[in-house]
Amino acid sequence: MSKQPKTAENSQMAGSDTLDRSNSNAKLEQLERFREDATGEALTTNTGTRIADNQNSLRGGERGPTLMEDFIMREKITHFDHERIPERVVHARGAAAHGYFEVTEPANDLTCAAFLGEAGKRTPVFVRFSTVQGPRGSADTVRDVRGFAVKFYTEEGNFDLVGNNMPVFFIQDAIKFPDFVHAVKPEPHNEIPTGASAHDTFWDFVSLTPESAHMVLWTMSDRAIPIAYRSMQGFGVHSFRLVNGEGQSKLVKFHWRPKAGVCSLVWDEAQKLAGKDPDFHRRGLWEDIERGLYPEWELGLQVMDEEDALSFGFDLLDPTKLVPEELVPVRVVGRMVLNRNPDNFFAETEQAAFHVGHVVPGIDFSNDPLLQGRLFSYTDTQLLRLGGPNFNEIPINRPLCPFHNNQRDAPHRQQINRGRASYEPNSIDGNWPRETPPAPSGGGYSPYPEPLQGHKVRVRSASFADHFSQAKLFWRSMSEAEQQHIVDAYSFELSKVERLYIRERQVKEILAHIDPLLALRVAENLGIDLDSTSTSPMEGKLQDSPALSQMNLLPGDIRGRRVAILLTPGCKADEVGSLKKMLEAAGAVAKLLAPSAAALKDSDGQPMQPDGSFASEPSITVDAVFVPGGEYVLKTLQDDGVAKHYLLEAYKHLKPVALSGDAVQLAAMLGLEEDDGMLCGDSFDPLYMRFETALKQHRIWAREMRAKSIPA
Ligand code: HDD
Repeated sequence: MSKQPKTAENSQMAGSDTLDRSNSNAKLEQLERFREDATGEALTTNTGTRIADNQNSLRGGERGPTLMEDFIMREKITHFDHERIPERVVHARGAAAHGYFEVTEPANDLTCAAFLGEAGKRTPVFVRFSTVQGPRGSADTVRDVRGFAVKFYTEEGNFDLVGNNMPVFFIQDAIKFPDFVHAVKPEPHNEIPTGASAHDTFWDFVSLTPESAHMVLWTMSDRAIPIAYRSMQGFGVHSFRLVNGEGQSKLVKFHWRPKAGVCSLVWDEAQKLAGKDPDFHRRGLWEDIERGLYPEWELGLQVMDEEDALSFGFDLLDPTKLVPEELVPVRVVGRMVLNRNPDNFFAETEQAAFHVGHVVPGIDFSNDPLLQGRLFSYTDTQLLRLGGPNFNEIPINRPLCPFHNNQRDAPHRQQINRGRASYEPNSIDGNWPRETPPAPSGGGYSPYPEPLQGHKVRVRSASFADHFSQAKLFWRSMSEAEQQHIVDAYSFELSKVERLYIRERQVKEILAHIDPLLALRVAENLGIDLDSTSTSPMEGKLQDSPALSQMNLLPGDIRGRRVAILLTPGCKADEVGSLKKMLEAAGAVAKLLAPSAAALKDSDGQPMQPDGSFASEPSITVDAVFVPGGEYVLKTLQDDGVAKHYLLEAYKHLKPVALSGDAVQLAAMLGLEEDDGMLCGDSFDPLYMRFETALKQHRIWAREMRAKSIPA
């Protein structure tokens, strides 16, 4: 059979890609070599033999047995049988995107790393976000830490910044990581719960491990239920080391600051989304990029002198501590933009292998014992997951710069190494490849010559002993609403713990040491008697840190916000048109929704095609709701349970809701009291202005008490 020519028709049948692929960079060009597009191509075996019949296996007789000889069927089924690889032992669920990092303020004074050295310099990146606990198919919106892993393809090699959306960690020493992960993962006897920490083994472990107090507080806060990946901060967590051209070293903490501000779901929304749209976060990232609403972050550094490692009242090597921004401000050095989705989830996102030990000259490690253990774990895990030591040859992991050494062979080797000497020194191949003199002049990686001395001991430094002061700092820095959410989260999670002594231990021996009132409020919800507890003193230079409250991290605009516009027959065409235009001009996404997915007629008698129905795009998937006026708006919505639930639920989740013209009466009908975000008006322009102002606030926190009575 000869090859079919490409035609418009068979391109369409092949589902040919209509997505925007215009944002390229050096890494994407490198990947181009490996991309495969079968449009217009013949179906073949893996050895290129064209296949005449892909419908029937080879048989001995029309109704007879299948023949072993059928190499086409055997190859196809064998490949299929081996399609799965082990999922990541943690962070299995995730999504990723390509983009670039651009230097805005060169950091030459701190590091000789070339990718940070020149204003305007761009480096391709691949970024994967993830949850920690759940398997690959679990829901995006569970209460969990989020991974924030960035691979920079620099001209001096790959640099991976493998961080989280929280600045601290559960444990101080990597030797405890398997214990922690066994405790938080689904329980071994019944593999429940999926994606959640609300179970006995997690709370058993953390209530016996006071060093976890600070991080657990973060995971009970709104940070653990982000509204979108683009709305998350990212942190390298550990103190890293930067080394400049003169060989001088500083300790640094890496920060990613989202341009979209830091915003979260509310708990009821997060739980409902886990069922109605388990892909909520990956869908949001994908759609934002396809729409050209590219997620963006600033990269910042907190820079500390090594001599000050103990002068903040805690140890800079302790990963359960953050450096308050009020003490050491964040110096912004660049920006990162994600502007292109992967072509193939498995090839790129699933096979991406991140490693804290992928560093370039100018970036080095501290002695944080958690970081030191990670330096072992990440290569080890890829050996199993990606099937051998050649995982850095996989297209997504390959550096952009050349890489040569005397490592050889092993499964799936891609390089065809020429020459006979795979050892060094050699005289047969001219001793190539050769060492490079150290950076900054030579460019070779050499470690910072940190002086070391001490006895060989298994101890935890006394400087790691204070587990509660920073938990107190975080608690005190929260707004009233954020504190209430923390109380609710502890109460919810601990109420799922079957063993009452574990609940009690967490409240009396951990929470009481963070804050007596926090402990009391949770104890009340659980019916625990708190008479005999004591609290710990607060050490440190600050009483609170406003930079820790999300309320202070709003973006000040409505870019990327999703707004549902509820259409009804006869809705005012001019109002819908202006609303859509104004929202889109401000960078928001307008979603036209109707009682069903069918087109309806607007006030001009023209057909209006909705983007979806009230049921297919429920209120939990949007940030705000606008009901335009129209002749039949009341008649249509007052008897539509789904529509009424839409408005009640949006109100309950503290979202801006605007009712225009004839729709105003719905407020009284549903018992929705006007406030800064529950807006009614006859005149479109002023109503829209108030709506946009409310949308900038994201949620109407003042409504929270009243919204509790709403049943949605
Ligand atoms: Fe880890 C994956 C972040 C401590 C061992 N980790 C992994 C990922 C992120 C983090 C974002 C997913 C990367 C991806 O998208 O592929 N891990 C952290 C942070 C930590 C941390 C911020 C503390 C500050 N991790 C940590 C310790 C150990 C590991 C202490 C082991 C001792 N982490 C792993 C791992 C994973 C991993 C088992 C699973 C899949 C992978 O590496 O590639 O090696």
